[in-house]
Amino acid sequence: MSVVQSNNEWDPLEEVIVGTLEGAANLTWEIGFEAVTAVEHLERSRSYHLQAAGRPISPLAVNKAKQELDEFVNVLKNEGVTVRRPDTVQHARPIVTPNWTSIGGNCQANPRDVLIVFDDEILEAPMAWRSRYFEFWAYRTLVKKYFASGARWTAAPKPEMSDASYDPNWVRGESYVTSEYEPLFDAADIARCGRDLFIQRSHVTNDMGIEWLRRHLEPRGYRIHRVEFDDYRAIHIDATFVPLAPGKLMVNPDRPLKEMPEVLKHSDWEIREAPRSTLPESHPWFHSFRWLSMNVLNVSETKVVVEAEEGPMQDFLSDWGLEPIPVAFRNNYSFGGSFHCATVDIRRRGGLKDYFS
Ligand code: ABU
Repeated sequence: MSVVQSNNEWDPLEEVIVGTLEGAANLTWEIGFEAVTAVEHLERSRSYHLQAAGRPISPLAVNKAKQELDEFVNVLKNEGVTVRRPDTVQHARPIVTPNWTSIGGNCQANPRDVLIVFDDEILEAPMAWRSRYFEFWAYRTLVKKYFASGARWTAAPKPEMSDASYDPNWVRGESYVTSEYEPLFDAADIARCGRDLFIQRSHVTNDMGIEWLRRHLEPRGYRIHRVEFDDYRAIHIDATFVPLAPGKLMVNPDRPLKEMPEVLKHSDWEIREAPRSTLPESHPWFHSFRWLSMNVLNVSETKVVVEAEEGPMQDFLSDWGLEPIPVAFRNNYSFGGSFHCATVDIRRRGGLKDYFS
């Protein structure tokens, strides 16, 4: 039987890949990165990344984050979850293709962006940033093992990421930086609720990417719901629209849905707005990361890993009948994500079901 088997965000977690901070590099400044940078940070971020791009992140800066990540892994193991780790890839080296060059890569901290599981299939996303072009490499040792166990293995079309893939005239808050030249998506723009998949149009997921997923998955009985939010930095659905359990959807009060999907309009799902984060404004990346408090990881329908200092989120989960498992993780935010981003679930116990009928 395939080791790979997962259909939603909440069934009991049995096996997971947790990212690693080894080999991380300072991101290269590119148009896709600029589009998701908070306006308040634009100048500072641009000048920092223009000079630091492609250089390794110093071990000193990584140490505290590593300690948190190790503790997170221990917590998952104590919950009975099998934890796998990617290979180390050195991202502090240029990426060269026939069309373009990136000074460096990124990191392996966020497997959720790269891989997604639909039942017994593991799928590699095309991605949308040049610095992330080869991020899938670090997972290939694991993916080949999963394939050997009987999993289906699919890679979405590898994009060109040529200049035509981006709209140089994109307008902040009005349009997206990714054009419709070719299918692009990050796996973290998909929220899985059994046969119903919610996919965000964002700066890293275009309509051709959503259409590719539709044609790939609908013949197998999935229903694709395209969603859009009022969010000028839209990237990844997992701090915006978070299904916690059957009938329980947590949403971001600062990022309302532009249009309620029909399937939700006609369902008995309860939708609650997440509480605001306790992250202090003095946190260096406050404007980018204030909603990572929502980036929680279910180990089951009732147990959820949540950041240790997010008291209001812990209370919110308890009030809704869920048990929070607090784990410190804020030093990992500098790598772009929290618990959901830092993982990709490989196996959750339970089958492919309908939750909206
Ligand atoms: N996957 C990270 C999402 C961060 C955010 O939406 O703010």
